[in-house]
Amino acid sequence: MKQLEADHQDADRPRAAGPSGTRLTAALGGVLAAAGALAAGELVASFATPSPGPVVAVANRVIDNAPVWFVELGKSVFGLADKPALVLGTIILSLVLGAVLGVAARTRPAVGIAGFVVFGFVGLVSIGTDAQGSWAAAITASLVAVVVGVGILLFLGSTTRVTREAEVGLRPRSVPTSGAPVASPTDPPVSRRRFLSFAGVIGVTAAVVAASSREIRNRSSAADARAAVELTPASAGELEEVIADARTGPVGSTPGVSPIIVPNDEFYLIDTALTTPQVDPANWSLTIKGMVDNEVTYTYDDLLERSETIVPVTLSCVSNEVGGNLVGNAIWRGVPLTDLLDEAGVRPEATQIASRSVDGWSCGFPTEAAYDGRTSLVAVGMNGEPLPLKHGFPARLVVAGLYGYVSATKWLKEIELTTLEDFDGYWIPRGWSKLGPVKTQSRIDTPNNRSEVAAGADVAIAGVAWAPDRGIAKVEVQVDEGEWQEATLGESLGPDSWIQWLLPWAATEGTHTIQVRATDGTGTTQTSTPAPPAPSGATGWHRITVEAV
Ligand SMILES: Nc1nc2c(c(=O)[nH]1)N[C@H]1C(S)=C(S)[C@@H](COP(=O)(O)O)O[C@H]1N2
Ligand SMILES: [Mo]
Repeated sequence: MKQLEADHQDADRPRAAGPSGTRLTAALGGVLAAAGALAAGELVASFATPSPGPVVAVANRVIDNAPVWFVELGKSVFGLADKPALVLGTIILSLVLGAVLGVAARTRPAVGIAGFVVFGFVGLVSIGTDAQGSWAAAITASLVAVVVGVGILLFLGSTTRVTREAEVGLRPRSVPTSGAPVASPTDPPVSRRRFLSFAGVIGVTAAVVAASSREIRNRSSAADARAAVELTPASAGELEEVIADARTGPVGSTPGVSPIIVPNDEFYLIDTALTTPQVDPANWSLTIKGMVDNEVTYTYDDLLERSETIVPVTLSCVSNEVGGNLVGNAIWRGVPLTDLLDEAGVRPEATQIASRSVDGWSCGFPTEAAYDGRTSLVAVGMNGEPLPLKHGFPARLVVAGLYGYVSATKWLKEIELTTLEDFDGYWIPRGWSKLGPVKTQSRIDTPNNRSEVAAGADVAIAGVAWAPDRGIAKVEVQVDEGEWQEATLGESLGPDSWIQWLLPWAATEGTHTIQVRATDGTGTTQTSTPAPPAPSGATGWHRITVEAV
């Protein structure tokens, strides 16, 4: 008898459209409950911008606590899209967990409910402990998310259960002898249709709610505040003429060479922020604290007013490969860091200048570095504009000759004087060197590696070289095993800035390798020994191969 029934039900299954079993509908219900919970949580949290919603907050905690291998894996698989991938991964994992809870709730609703409560608790702690989060946002968003999630779970569960019971009379043969309706392997078609229409409405609503939470966040973005900022007109004086000369001169006008000043929208971007921090300068200030005589706080207007230093500085990332493009040169405008430090009064025992961003990132460098005469700025301007949002609006640090990971805090919130022993910045426990002086580097921009060039004609070999804050004294190029030839240098914008270089080359037919090396202002030539970026910056000579035809 049991066997017969099973056969009958199996025969029924292929004819059914859509989900064909309670397991599947339960899983789908769980997914929708999770989606609804996330959407509701996002919506509530969006009213508390800049507090992140549950998705970004959880992803932030993953970034904070992920082991180095996980971060590296993410980078190697997703490249620059590793952040969107992490957010998407968080969403997918939540939906999968929702499916599991949905199936569990089919027989034991309490398990499903408990799962959603745990879910909510994870969101609560993630938002609450986020650098930009608030406990008020955390509690309300999680509470609403749990109520919505559990509500959808129970509601969708009940629609199938109730209608199935109602239809038992119509299809007596499908009632299992065990008498447990929930365990029936197939949903009667009418119930399934009802379920699917509810599911559709819930799915669409969740999508609309999630989209509107994005809209609400964007409305409160800092873009308007930035657009309203007026930098007092300031002339970079002589510098502007030198830049004009650099652009039009024979080296700087070589096709393919990096521009002397990289435009803001082409400047490389590196940070751990999943979403660009939105800071309204009206509600922002910079505090200098720790081992100082008196804590001082500056408003955005204070800094704007005092931002009289305008200087080109090449910023580079420690993770830049030899020949890579995580380096750029910009004209930064700001207040000398030491002016502000002096107002706070740095105590002699303070050996480290630590800094933190509004989103909780941090770094630190020796106090000595700020006071050895190099350029160090609390910058508010980049290439004649207020700092772009992605480059740290309203204020960031720029310290010549130090990699960004130890010095260049974007969305700067506080500077704390401490000791080198007492504090490690974000990247230090993740395996990068405590100190991050920029290594002398040179890069061939043109011709491209593995490209074809015309034999016979003069080929322009050109690129950039940098050694902030030591400056570049000489750039040399070697073709095949020939002599090292000195390249022509473009206009110098000073020791903190990269310099363009050019070597015309009469290419003969065949395959050639070209290498470049630079010598810094102290007379030291960059080492030929190859080293990977980790832990303290890549070394070695940039080398390309070209085919002259
Ligand atoms: N708040 C914050 N500031 C940060 C970072 C970050 O992750 N968060 N990354 C640093 C690193 S590693 C580099 S190389 C520079 C890059 O600055 P850019 O994105 O303006 O080029 O910013 C630094 N400042
Ligand atoms: Mo970096």
